[in-house]
Amino acid sequence: MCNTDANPILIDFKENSMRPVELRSDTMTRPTPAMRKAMAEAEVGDDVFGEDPTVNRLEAMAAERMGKAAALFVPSGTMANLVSQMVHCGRGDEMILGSLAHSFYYEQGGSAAVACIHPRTVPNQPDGKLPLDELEAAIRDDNIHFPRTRLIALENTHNLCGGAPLDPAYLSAVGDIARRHRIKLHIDGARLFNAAAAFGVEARQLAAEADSISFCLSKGLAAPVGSVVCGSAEFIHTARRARKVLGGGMRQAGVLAAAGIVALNEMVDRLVEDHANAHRLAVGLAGIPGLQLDPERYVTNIVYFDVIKPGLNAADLVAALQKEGVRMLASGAHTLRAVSHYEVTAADIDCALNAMAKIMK
Ligand code: TLP
Repeated sequence: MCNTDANPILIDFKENSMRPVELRSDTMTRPTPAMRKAMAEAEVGDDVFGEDPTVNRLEAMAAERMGKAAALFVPSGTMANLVSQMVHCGRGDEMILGSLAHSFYYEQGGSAAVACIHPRTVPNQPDGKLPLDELEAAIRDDNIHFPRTRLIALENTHNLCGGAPLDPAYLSAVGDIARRHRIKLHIDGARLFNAAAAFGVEARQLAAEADSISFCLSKGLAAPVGSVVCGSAEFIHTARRARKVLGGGMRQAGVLAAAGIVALNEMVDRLVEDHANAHRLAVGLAGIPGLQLDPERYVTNIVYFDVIKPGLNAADLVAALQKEGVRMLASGAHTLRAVSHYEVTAADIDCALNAMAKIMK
């Protein structure tokens, strides 16, 4: 059983004294003591009336961090994407996105089911990009037979592409295409700060081309709940209406926003540690016979690898790891996912690698 020393940031938490090495997702992070204190002390009001001072403060901070005029606090990354899509597209309009986009893959087809938006996919390359020529070719001409293309949606970092970050030059090339065709660009930046850390740039540099950009507070930044969508004042005005019709108008949401403010102030600069830990894991896994991955591919906090030992599948391996106190996700018949975050230390990574080596022997 892995039982490494508690991360100092969590030392106050009793439940943390005997903890598994939790690598299933960075969504597993629990609020830090500073967040819990800020939540308890948050000044609140009715946010549907625009009167929650803590939500207003978080939204102003988020807009500033993204270099946009305004921002909107929403309950989840899924709602952030859907709200943005609803603002940019009307009924029957088309959105172009990657074949492996979270919005296409993991959001129940909400864009179609709820917002009546027609999704058109372009194959994602392993680095998370959509080839520029294919992207541009997918934009429809004005023809009575076609839906109208209104939106390109990118994902940065790209979850199913191993946390691949999209660089400023690529984003600027996509921005050019969108402008030339007078369509909008939305970026699902659930892990945008991971991308910024990977390139050593400010998040706003990765947001510059986007008409709307969302980021999650509840993944690597460790807040318990929430995402923020950022864009122009006009975009946010309409996004606020979309959030309300989706049932996302929260009242004294300042108790949640307070944790988000701590997340932005205290949890962004440390993401490089998660990247170092994920890399340490990837390199270690690559050295274990029966596992297959290219460790150099993983530059943020998400690692995927295949189990190629005959007779062993991902579900069996996950079950065996669980018995050793290590939690990973089976994301395919022979593929596993491991995600680092602030509750995972370098010692935890070594513990996970030891458990894996023992099982694979
Ligand atoms: N991703 C979750 C699962 O849904 C797969 C995870 O564990 O990685 N965009 C991206 C890129 C995401 O990875 C996620 C969540 C979302 C949006 C949705 O965020 P939430 O869960 O807050 O709705």
